[in-house]
Amino acid sequence: MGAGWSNLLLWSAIVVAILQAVVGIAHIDREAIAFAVLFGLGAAVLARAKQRRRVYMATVVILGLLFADVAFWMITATWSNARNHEQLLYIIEPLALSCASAAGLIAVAGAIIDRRSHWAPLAARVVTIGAAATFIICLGAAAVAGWGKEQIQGPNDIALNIHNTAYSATSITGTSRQVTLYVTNDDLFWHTITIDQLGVELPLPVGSHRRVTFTAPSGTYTFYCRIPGHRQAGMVGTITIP
Ligand SMILES: [Cu+2]
Repeated sequence: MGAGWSNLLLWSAIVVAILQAVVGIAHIDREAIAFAVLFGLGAAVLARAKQRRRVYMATVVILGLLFADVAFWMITATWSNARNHEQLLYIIEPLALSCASAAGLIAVAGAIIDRRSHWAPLAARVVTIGAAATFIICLGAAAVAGWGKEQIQGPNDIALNIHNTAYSATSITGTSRQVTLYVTNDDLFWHTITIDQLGVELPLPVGSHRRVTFTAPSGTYTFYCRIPGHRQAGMVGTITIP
């Protein structure tokens, strides 16, 4: 295998592990800490199992799936938070993870496809520089769009917070037929507030502050998180309209 790809893969895994650990500890986010451990273990196996081809390649494939998962959720989170002018920290966190995991994903593809290429070290270097350049350019674009102008809570809003894959309240009562929810997400990964009966869908990336207003006939409605597995993990509640 080209030394370039294996080095880029190792370093991408280390960088993603460190970023997830920092975010996980700073926000006391269990899922981010779990991902940090997985990437850390992956990096440790890569560093020690080079001679054991099967173990090495299995680790490359598993890391590829993890990189793809992180890249998908973090690229979309960066885009959403930049568009919604969220705080700088919540643009930097997903952006850094997007760049590092995308570089890791390319390294995985390189490690699998491009095994004997003489160009691998050069190509891996180009990818590294490309990832760093992408980080700077996207941060510049977010600066031009303007950050730190996130939505603020209105006087009649019902506030809801999400932390460690749980809503801060699972039983909400509105004061009138028109309800505005003000929702913040403390977790690194996405959540939603979804009310199927009312057609309400509010996606919430890392650190986001979002509002949604809807009117509903009197009754009790179920709200839940649409991310696979989260409803089963307890992200479900009811909202009662008087
Ligand atoms: Cu969720």
